[in-house]
Amino acid sequence: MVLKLFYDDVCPTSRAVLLTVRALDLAIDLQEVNFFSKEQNSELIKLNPLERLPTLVDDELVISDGHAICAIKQASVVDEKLYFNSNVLLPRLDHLLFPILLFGVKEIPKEKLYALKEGYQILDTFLERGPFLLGETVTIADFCCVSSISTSSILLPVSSEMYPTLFKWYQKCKALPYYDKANGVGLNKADTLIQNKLGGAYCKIIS
Ligand SMILES: N[C@@H](CCC(=O)N[C@@H](CS)C(=O)NCC(=O)O)C(=O)O
Repeated sequence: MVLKLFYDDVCPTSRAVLLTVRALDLAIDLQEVNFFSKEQNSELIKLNPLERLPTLVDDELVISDGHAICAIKQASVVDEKLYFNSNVLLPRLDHLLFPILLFGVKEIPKEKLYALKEGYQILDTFLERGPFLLGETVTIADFCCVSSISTSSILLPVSSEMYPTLFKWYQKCKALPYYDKANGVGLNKADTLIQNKLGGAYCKIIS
C-alpha cells in the first residue's frame, strides 16, 4: 500500500517529513490539510484523535509525530539530534509562535526570545564538526532542525556573526536540490501568515 501523509506545509514538522520524502524519493500520497480547519477532515480525525499534523498512514500503522515519521526510513543514530529538535527547538518556537498565531498576541517577550537564541547557540556548537549535524552527509536530523530554524528565522534571523556555523549550515540546507519545493514553499506561506497576524507590529528582530 502507498504511504499516505496528512500535512500542512505551514507547519515545520510537516516540512521535515516533506524533506525526507523528497530526499529519499518515496512514493507517497500527499494529503494537504489546513491546520486551522483540520477538524473538517473526517479521515484524519478518525485515524488520529490527537488531530496532529503531520500524520502518516502506512497500511494499519498510523504515526503522528514528524520525527518518528522521518525515522521510519533512516537509522536511529540520529535520535539525539531529533530529540534536540523535538524537546528544545520546537517547544521554544511554539511558545513564541502559538500566542501570535492563535491568540492575537503582537509582542514577543524577551525571555522567549532568549530561549530561542539559546537554541541557536547550542545548534551552532553541535555543528562545529559539520557541515551537517552528523558530519558529511545530510540526514533527517538536518531536515527536522532546518524546518524549525527556517520557521524561527522569520522572527529571529540567523545572524552570520553570532552563529557562524549555524549560518553556514542553513545556507547548505537551502542549497539542497529539493529544499525549495519541500520547505521553501510552506515557509513562505508561514512568513505571510505571521506577517498578517502581527500586522503593523511585524518587524525582523536583529539579534
Ligand atoms: N511533536 C509533533 C508536533 C507536531 C505539531 O505540534 N503539529 C501541530 C501543527 S504545527 C498540530 O498539528 N497541532 C495540533 C493542535 O494544536 O491542535 C511532531 O513532531 O510532529
